[in-house]
Amino acid sequence: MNQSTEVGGLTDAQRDFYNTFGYVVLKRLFSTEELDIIRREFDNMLAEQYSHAPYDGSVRHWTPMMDEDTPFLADLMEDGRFFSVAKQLYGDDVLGVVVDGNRYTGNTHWHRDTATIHQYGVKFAFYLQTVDADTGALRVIPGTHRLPNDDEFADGVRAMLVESVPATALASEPGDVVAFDIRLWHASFGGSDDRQMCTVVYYANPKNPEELDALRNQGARNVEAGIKSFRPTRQYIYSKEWVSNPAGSPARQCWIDRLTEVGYFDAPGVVQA
Ligand SMILES: O=C(O)CCC(=O)C(=O)O
Repeated sequence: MNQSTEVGGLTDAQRDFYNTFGYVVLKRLFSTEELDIIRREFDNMLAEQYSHAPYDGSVRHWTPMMDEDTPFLADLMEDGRFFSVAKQLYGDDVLGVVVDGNRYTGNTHWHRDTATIHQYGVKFAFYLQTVDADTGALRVIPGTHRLPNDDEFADGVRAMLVESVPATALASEPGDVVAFDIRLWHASFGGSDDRQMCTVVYYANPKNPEELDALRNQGARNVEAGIKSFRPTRQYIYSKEWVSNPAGSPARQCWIDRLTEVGYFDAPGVVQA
């Protein structure tokens, strides 16, 4: 299968593969020059956000990268290489939610990125180092984005060693992007204690009461999973500047209006006080 993509989005084969198995690997989405910019913004922003606790490989660092001090990364949610694919997969009204940067340490255990199948969307992840099956590449259990909420399965898979679960490892080189449905069970194994990765995330626009409820609750969950767990200096996901949409981006305004209407921004720590 052709694994590259243009601004125009996925081929039919790529889209079918994603819909069936829950992921697709997109090769060489970034140029070398763009990777240099990404690395610079990534290093500067993480150093700034963790000046109180410089990285020592023992604890993951994480921060949103959506403001004027990381302009290249901040623009990625509206970049056609991501936005057109997200629209193809989840509809034209898909909601851009976050761009972030991570320094991971060691294995990541099996999980979904959502608490319920009623809250779903796509995460685009790109590692800044080469990763393969035994050096921290994302491992996915193909097709599990289609599983219902199932506590028995969740308990079973979480209790297993990462490497004992039948899964596919998505090897990637800097510049490649792995796109996956946030309901897909995923993990990583054997990575270094400084695995650097950024993500661009879109949520499906909720269509019924269960989905509305799930998206509203996800705001508080994201604060818990991000700000409270990893403790960057910033105490919010979205800056006041970001929600003021200073450049008047029509896409960003649609996302802000809908996320406001749904109540996603309501929990403390979602938007800068
Ligand atoms: O790279 C990793 O260790 C895991 C990434 C992951 O779990 C995620 O992006 O949700």
